[in-house]
Amino acid sequence: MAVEMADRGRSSRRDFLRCALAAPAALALVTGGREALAAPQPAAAKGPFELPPLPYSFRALEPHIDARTMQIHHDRHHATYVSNLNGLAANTPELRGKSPEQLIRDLNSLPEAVRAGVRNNGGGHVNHTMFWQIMKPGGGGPPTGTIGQAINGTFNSFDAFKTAFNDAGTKRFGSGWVWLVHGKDGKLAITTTANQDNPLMEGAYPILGNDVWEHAYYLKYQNRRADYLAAWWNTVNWEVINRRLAQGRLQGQLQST
Ligand code: MN3
Repeated sequence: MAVEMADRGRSSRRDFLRCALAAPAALALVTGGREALAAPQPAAAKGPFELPPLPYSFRALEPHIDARTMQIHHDRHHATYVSNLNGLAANTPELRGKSPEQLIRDLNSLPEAVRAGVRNNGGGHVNHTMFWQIMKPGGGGPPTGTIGQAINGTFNSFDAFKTAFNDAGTKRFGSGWVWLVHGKDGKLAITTTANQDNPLMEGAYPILGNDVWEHAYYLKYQNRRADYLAAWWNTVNWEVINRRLAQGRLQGQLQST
């Protein structure tokens, strides 16, 4: 749907704004909520899950990721996963009082009726929350600190790692994610998942991941996923990724004790 809107929006700022206004947050911001009754989406269920604000402006990652893509991606796609998850939680007490990470780590413990919904929308929420954090304006460059040593130790060089990661992301058929994970065996590995699945669902910890759904890149890169994957490295936030590596190692130690 984002693609259809983009095609229309390209020639008309008004059309684009109409698309953007479908996001409940943007709607409330621009109209003060007066048009809420006319919005095509049902009113978002309140809590317990929340859309985290972007930690930088929509245009902060340009030219690598354009502002319009960031706005639609965060305000519409991510917002929808959160809204859907809240909709499920409204009728399912088992989903309340847990973090989204806890929910997707143990899908089999959830009522079967909501399992697929939590997998898709809880996964989407966790994936995108990480995604915004592991990017920053002026990011990129070679990996620093412990993650730099770990990447060199596992893949021989940062260039070899990027090549293998980008190759895996290019080959992921359809929609999904490409990851660097801290595996159950304590080693770093490149994996991919379909749809909004997350490595936590398989007992691995995601150190970093790139979104290869078309909505993440189509407006700027069209079908050139490989170009998007290559440019994305100019946005990565190695400080945050180092913290995630420490967290993954800690979790691995806890699991093995
Ligand atoms: Mn996405």
